Amino acid sequence: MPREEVASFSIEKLQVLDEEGELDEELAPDLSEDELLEMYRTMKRSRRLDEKAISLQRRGEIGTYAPAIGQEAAQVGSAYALEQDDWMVPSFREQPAYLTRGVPMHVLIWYAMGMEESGESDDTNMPPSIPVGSQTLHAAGIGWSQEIKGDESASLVYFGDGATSEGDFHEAMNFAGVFDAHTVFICQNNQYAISVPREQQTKAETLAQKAIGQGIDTVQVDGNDIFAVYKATEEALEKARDGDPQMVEAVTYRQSLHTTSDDPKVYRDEEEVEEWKEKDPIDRLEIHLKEEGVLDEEKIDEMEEEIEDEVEEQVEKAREVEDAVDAEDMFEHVYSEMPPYLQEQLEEFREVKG
Ligand SMILES: Cc1ncc(C[n+]2csc(CCOP(=O)(O)OP(=O)(O)O)c2C)c(N)n1
Repeated sequence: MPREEVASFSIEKLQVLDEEGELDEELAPDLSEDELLEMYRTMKRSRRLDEKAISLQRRGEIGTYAPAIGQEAAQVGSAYALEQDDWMVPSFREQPAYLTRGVPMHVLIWYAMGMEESGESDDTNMPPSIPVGSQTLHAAGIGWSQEIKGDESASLVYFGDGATSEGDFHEAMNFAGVFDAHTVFICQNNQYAISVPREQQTKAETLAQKAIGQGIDTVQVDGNDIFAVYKATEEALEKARDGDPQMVEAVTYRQSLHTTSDDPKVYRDEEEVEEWKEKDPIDRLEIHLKEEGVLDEEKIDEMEEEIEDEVEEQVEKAREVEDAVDAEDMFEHVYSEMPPYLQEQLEEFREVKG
């Protein structure tokens, strides 16, 4: 029996705006100056929010927080390609995506305060999902329902490089492929799953190729290039809306902490961080917009002042509600009838609270 090739594959990588801020005009997606400014502003808002949130956590005002510093283009570029009735299914590091979707900052701060009000964002933005990879299944389910109902809309799910080692991810992809789910899987390969580097995560050359096994089209993009991320996501969404699920691997870098409980200096070199800072997604778009005459230092200063005011005002708004919430609420909504052991805990809580 002769051997013959029965399948073959290759993975493309897309870059439109290079590290020096040079744009490939032929590949550039159709984005107006106003749209680009909005994307730039959203990336800067997210970065400032993350910096502020780290300091709030250090002062004990909020709980554990996962900053997205360095990953802003991967999220803003992809979320910007969505329509409002498309679903956004996040993991726990998706501040830039939420902001792109119009969710106000105080809602994100509430989440870090443990306030259930944070889950009331709106219909098509799911709440953060902490079990790694679990949200890929939710997105496949949403995408399947969109197919069954004959909707034009799609669902887009975010997850990290570490999540691609979880069974959930493979099951979700397989399900999405078989049932024509309208789902786009966006892997933010930020090089680390807490302290586990990408090289120890998988023997595969790319994470994008993991989709091939499930028969799903896939592409790798420079995740710090907002043009490439937007373009690849827009193309992927178009196919997903027709019941052809897609995957995009956005190659990026987590410049800051995994969460506020982490100390990355223990497992990675500062030199590596500096190298990636040279490829910073916000700086890269800024260089381009300055060259195009769309931005200058004065406009940037003005924007930064507005963002500073927004962050301060939103933090204040988050604090107001904290005082109005009863911590006993956390006992209320898990069961329709409270089991005896939970009743005991509630009584103990009341005693401690006094
Ligand atoms: C099922 C599960 N296992 C372990 C954890 C603990 N944990 C939280 S984040 C994380 C790493 C996730 O890495 P990755 O998927 O690359 O996403 P990133 O945090 O880098 O954005 C782990 C192991 C968890 N939350 N859920």
